Amino acid sequence: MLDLYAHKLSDDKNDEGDADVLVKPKTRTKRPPLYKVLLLNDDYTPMEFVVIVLERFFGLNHAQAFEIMLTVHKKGVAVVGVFSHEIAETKVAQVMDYARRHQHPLQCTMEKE
Ligand code: TYC
Repeated sequence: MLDLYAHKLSDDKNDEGDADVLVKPKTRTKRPPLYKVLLLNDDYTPMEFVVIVLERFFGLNHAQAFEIMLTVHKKGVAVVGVFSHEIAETKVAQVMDYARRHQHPLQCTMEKE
């Protein structure tokens, strides 16, 4: 029989008073930290290239991609997505590699939210 509950039995053989007390384990389920992926402005990367990056690696449609590209262009930086550490790292690596292969100085970074 499964002994789910411990009761103090009158014929307790145990000397210690707390021997039968069950301690409920704390179930603190921490959510994993999230990371913002940031795209940085520069003076040389073509606008169309940035739009392609946002469509290709962040699943944005053309209008969304164009809008975020313009935000980066005007403000210097924008959050382009929020991901787990592993996904954010992958996105940053994909963007940096794609930009490097096309010889554009586009910079992409991540930071804890
Ligand atoms: N500032 C660039 C230009 O005028 C365009 C640009 C936008 C570059 C966003 C990078 O993340 C960027 N060609």
